[in-house]
Amino acid sequence: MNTRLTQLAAGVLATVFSVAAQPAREPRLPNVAILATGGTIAGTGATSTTTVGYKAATLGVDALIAAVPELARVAHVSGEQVFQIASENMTPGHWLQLARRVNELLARDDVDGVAITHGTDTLEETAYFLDLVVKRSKPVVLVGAMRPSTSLSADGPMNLYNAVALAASPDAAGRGVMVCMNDQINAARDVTKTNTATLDTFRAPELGPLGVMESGHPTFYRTTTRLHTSATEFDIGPIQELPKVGIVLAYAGSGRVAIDAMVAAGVRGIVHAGTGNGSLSTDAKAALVEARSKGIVVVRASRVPGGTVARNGEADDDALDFVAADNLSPQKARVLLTLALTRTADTHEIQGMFRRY
Ligand code: DAS
Repeated sequence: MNTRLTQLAAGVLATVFSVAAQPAREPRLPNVAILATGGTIAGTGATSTTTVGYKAATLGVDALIAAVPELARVAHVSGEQVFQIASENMTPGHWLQLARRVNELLARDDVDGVAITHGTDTLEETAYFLDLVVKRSKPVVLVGAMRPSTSLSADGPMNLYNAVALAASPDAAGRGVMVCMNDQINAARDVTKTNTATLDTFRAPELGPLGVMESGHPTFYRTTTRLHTSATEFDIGPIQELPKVGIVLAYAGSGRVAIDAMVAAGVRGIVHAGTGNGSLSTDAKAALVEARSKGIVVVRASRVPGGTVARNGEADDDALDFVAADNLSPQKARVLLTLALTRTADTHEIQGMFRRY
């Protein structure tokens, strides 16, 4: 009897020591897909001090990844060149193609997050479009640079490292599409390019960043109150071409010529970037009423960078059957109106979307 117990105890001890002796299993590094589209982050200049007048969209995704070997510390990365363009040339057709690829990748169990390198000129528009059509809560992070890859103190490599580290972070899930540059984490809906040249250009001037990156780790301080990604009602699956929506900027004496031109061009929606609280000049109002009578949906936004456009404030939206843009910039209001028109032309339903997203 004692021999049997001794054998049993010896077996248990051997198991305990053998498990203890095994090296602790390293946690699996997340898999992050990097989708490259061009821009300054992939740009090259004639000299190391060239910060304007360089060529954007020249380096391929493999070169961008090779320039940051530290990426291997935070994720297993794969690279894909989706486009190679300066982002002033981005179009809604590019948005559709990119969004489809993002949704395909996020649907895979072996993809934990996506980082997208992008030109800075229209980065905020692509980010918001993705925020409204990506169907999963896995992290999607857009990143660009304000200096070309060849310049002294180029910001691209650290921006890319931070963007991949963020996309690899479980804490980044469920927060909507984000923009990560200059150590800041911004929400796609709120962020805008505030300076033509400086590294800190991407800001959310009134609402502030979602959080910050420090040594490759995200710290969050707020979440957005608006719907996004997995909660979206928008589905780009069946869409081959997005509805045409234009933006008209108001200024002293702007009259109706640009509005009439948009109508003649066959747009289905017009975002009017009015003065002040979305004010309409007499001529602009007349032209927009005429556009509305032809079935074109009109959104009153403002050229003023801060604040909201109040419904029935500077114009009787109820009577005119217009939509107020809330606190969205004209370029963000255009993104939302473009998607809204894939679902409805009813202005009351669209106004509801401007309150939810
Ligand atoms: N032309 C700019 C663009 O591609 C370069 C940049 O800032 O990324 O958006």
